[in-house]
Amino acid sequence: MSEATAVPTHCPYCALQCGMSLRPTGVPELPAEVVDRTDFPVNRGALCGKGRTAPAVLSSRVRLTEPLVRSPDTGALVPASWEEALAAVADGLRRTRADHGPDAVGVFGGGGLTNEKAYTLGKFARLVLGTSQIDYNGRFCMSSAAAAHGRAFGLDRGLPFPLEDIPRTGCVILVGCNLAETMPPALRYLTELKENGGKLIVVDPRRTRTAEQADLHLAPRPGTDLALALGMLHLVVAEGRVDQEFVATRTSGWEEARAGAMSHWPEQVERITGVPLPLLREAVALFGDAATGMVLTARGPEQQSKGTDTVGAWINLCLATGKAGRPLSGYGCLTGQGNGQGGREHGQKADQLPGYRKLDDPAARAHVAGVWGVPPESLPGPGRSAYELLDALGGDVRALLLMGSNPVVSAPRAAHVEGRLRSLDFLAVADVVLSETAALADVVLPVTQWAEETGTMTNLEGRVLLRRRALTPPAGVRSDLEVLHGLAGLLGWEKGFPAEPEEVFDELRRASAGGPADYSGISYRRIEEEQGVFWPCPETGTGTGTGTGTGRGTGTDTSTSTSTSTSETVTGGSRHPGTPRLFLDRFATPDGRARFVPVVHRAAAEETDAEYPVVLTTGRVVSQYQSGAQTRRVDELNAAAPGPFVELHPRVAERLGVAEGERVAVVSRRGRAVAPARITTAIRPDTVFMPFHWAGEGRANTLVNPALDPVSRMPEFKVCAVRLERAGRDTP
Ligand SMILES: Nc1nc2c(c(=O)[nH]1)N[C@H]1C(S)=C(S)[C@@H](COP(=O)(O)OP(=O)(O)OC[C@H]3O[C@@H](n4cnc5c(=O)[nH]c(N)nc54)[C@H](O)[C@@H]3O)O[C@H]1N2
Ligand SMILES: Nc1nc2c(c(=O)[nH]1)N[C@H]1C(S)=C(S)[C@@H](COP(=O)(O)OP(=O)(O)OC[C@H]3O[C@@H](n4cnc5c(=O)[nH]c(N)nc54)[C@H](O)[C@@H]3O)O[C@H]1N2
Ligand code: SF4
Ligand SMILES: [Mo]
Repeated sequence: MSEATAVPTHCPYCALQCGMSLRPTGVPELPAEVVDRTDFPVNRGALCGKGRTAPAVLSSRVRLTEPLVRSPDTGALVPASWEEALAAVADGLRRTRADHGPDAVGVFGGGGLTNEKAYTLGKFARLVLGTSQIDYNGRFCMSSAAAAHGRAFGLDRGLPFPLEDIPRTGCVILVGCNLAETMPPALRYLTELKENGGKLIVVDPRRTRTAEQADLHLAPRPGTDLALALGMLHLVVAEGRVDQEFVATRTSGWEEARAGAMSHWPEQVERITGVPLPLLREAVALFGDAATGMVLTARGPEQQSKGTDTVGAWINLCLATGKAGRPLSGYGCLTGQGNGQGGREHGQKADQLPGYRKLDDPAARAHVAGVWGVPPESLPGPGRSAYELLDALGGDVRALLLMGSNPVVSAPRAAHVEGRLRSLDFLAVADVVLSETAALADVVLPVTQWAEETGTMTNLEGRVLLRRRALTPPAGVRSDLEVLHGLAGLLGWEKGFPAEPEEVFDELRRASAGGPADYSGISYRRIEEEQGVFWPCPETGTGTGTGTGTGRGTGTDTSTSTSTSTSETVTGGSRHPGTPRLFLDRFATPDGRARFVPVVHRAAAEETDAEYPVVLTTGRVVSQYQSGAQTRRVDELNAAAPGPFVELHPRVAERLGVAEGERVAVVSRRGRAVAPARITTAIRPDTVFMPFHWAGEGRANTLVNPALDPVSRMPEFKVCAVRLERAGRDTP
């Protein structure tokens, strides 16, 4: 086939959503090959190994190609027709609802699902199932940053500026983000920053490949970022570096935040964090002296039981130094999953309605109920957060429909979660492969993949992108939208759940109109013409922008502060240009000012003690993705990252008596995991690190503490107390 038949699309994995093109091969074992696509500005053709090898998961050798139903006779999963499988799911959900009420049926979604799927899944839960019990894996991902964004700025979008702004700022503090491994093509923005004379500070307990690029690397003890940020703010005040003008005109709440910071003496901060005071001073000087600056966080500071306050402290630092709400300055969160941003805007989150509306806001309920053609009272209220939902399985939640997550590997206290999943009366999983979680299901529904279906994704910049179907899916698989359409029909909803993505998107536009994440001015065509469109992008020229919906409830949601007034938007033109940069004129709070949040340091939920003397932190390696369900099926990636490991300092290894590659048991109050030692001076001697991509005895999440942040309900993936033991050479 010729080059011309290659279809432009985006990578199936992370939030960078790198542009690539796909050329069909016609061979079921490898139905497409990746072709360079250099026109997409985010990655300009660069791809990491995961993106480059993504077509391997389309192979008929590794994917599911027919529905599976658990045989009552043998207990095994056996092939079934779609009709049988969908009927079994509809029966399972209907029976549970009849016996135990609508809230006994749970739904669990994913941040990798397209906007259309996330929207439909939320609508399906609230209307067809009538349940409040829906949440998704994004709760494990960026919920703390989202909560902090909302508190400080009145609006949550991962980055308030495009990535292309990063090289032109004066100083970047990158906190708990290993970009070189988690978004490799984005490393270019940091390289260009340094070439332009900008400074890079990396905060990470490990000297990662990313930290190696830094002008200054601060390596705090895990779980102490809150103290670190407060210590920096203390020094900013003490050294007279506060931007008084900015604080007076663009913010509120400074005095209390200042008092909070002043109670954290730098010497005390040094003791808590382990970061030497001279380095802390150097960081303050680099950031304070720069005319413009950014703080970017990822999962390191966020996945803590105080993640929301921690991000709040970093935002306070930006606000006090006038590095927010101005060109080339600001706080941003680097979201993680492919649709980590859009997935949190359209209603699969427990407390949320489309357009980033709040489920407990009467005006929001009225608007969305109007678009859906139902009475607002019929919408359930907010439900439980992800871990709390998983923890309730087999208790008052007795059936679960799961789409786009593999919690057996990725949830905290995973052995317990696995037990809860096993205790369900009924479990249905839609997936592209037989993941560890799908393997527990009563019914497994094989779905189409990124390259075989059309849908929109919103990347970490808030840029809404389109993936067009590039390949014909194998016979025997259906799209998630077709699954929900089919189930809705069997459960009595003939209308309202279209399987056609563009039809769903048109409804999503109307449902989001006037909300904080307003997509009403975005169309598939515009996305293609403009290399993506940044939200908010209201429809202009039609008055309310609520389109052709039923109109019920529209116009009542004026209490939601529309974000159009917060940014560099152009009015008067025939169409809204979208909003690459937020907050330049005002923040999205009612008074337009950013809010300082008063925060003080607190310890991790579980501190080290004599029995569990070492800190465990967890994260990622470049060649595996998340629970590994997809990437562990790719030979090239397995060759590069074959299995779990425990990263530990030579002094710790010596004390334990283990050599490189010898097996180490890591024991926490939740359980025990075993993996080979990887010995390096790049990690603090009081800390060990494990990647979480694998199941079985090396599963890091067996150990992780499910302590939740009180605001965001984010589990503490990044800090728990463990002890180490020699586990011997042999594999059992
Ligand atoms: N290769 C690969 N890329 C991915 C993914 C993947 O699974 N694999 N997943 C995607 C997703 S969904 C996400 S959310 C992103 C995540 O992207 P990142 O946040 O970059 O990934 P992590 O490895 O979880 O954590 C980043 C760093 O936090 C550090 N850290 C640990 N504890 C602390 C702490 O207490 N404080 C601070 N400051 N740092 C700490 C770790 O040492 C680690 O280097 O990556 C996305 N990209
Ligand atoms: N210890 C520890 N645990 C962590 C983290 C950590 O840093 N440390 N990070 C957390 C974070 S940030 C995240 S985001 C989670 C992610 O963890 P998971 O939620 O488990 O994410 P994935 O492994 O991406 O799972 C996605 C599943 O959906 C399937 N899938 C992919 N695309 C589709 C689709 O379009 N439709 C359907 N139906 N299925 C699809 C995949 O095959 C896979 O089985 O892990 C969290 N867990
Ligand atoms: S960086 Fe992320 S989006 Fe880009 S190719 Fe790699 S996994 Fe895909
Ligand atoms: Mo994530």
